[in-house]
Amino acid sequence: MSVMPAKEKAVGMYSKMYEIREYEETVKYLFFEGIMPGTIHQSAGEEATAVGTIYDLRRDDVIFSTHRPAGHDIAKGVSLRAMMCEMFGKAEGCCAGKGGAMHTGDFSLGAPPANAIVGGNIPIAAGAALAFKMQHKDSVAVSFMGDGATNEGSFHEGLNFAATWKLPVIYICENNLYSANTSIHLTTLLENPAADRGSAYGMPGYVVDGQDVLAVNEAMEKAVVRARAGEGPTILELKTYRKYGHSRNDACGYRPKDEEAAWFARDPVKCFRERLINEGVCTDGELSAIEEKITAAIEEAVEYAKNAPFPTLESALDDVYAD
Ligand SMILES: Cc1ncc(C[n+]2csc(CCOP(=O)(O)OP(=O)(O)O)c2C)c(N)n1
Ligand SMILES: [Mg+2]
Repeated sequence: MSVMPAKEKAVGMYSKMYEIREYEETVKYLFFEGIMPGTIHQSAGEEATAVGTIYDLRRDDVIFSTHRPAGHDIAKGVSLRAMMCEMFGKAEGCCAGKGGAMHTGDFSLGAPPANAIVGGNIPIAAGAALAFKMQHKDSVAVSFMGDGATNEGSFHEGLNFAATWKLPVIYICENNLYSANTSIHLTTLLENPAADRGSAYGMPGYVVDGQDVLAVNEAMEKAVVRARAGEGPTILELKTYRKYGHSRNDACGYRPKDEEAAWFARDPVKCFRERLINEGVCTDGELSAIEEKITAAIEEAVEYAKNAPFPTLESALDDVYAD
């Protein structure tokens, strides 16, 4: 059983988890009402993996996220206004409104805009970690991936390089049992593809309950200590589950209803809230007051983004790689 931290940290973690959940529920509503353009890949249901891994990182530690980045970015402190502006294609968005849902982030906070190429950030994070090592910094790089990414060539090349060079990188696999609409049982014979394959390349690989934010946080702390000490990478395989479909209008018809019910009973936000109350850390009223403030901040960010200006036509070719 994971151990409850001091109240300030416990409440801080819960607040971040709630913020992610509310953000994603709001985005879902805005998208399905046709108010928000683009596409969505939601991280609702996976709040414990984002907050458990990122909560204690320093600003100079760098995270590399995926096509499902909102939880990671909010946990790293990216502003709600910048995220919402990006979702609405506005000039004040994370990528000046030119990236959309899969490219939120903020370089100044150690969250470069996310990379939607499945497995793409695995070697990039190794490169960042190599830079830290060469500059004699004790910062760490953190690379997120889904279970599907563990079947990509970049996973194997990146992990082998990171292990061989003892790089300060932590690989986080959010194993949610599906790659888009394909069950993990159709893509690998392994029960723990990330942890087992990481071990094969010579780095410690741990399987952790990804619904328990404190268990994730404890595992992450060990991995970060090891990385900062120059002992090399770790891979954590966090078992979790998406609350909603893969993207856009995916109603998840391919997921067995009893499987969904079992995972939803262990909803990470709901379970951590109950635990905070049951263990006497907070009262229901204290948490409700925090939740109200977060909801108001998200509503404010939505209104701000709706009213913000679009990028100008003249800026269309600014910040693009080739023109
Ligand atoms: C190299 C590559 N192949 C295919 C895609 C299309 N695609 C986007 S997300 C996704 C599924 C990824 O599954 P997983 O790695 O398990 O992450 P999850 O969506 O479950 O978080 C696919 C196939 C892509 N973006 N990049
Ligand atoms: Mg997956």
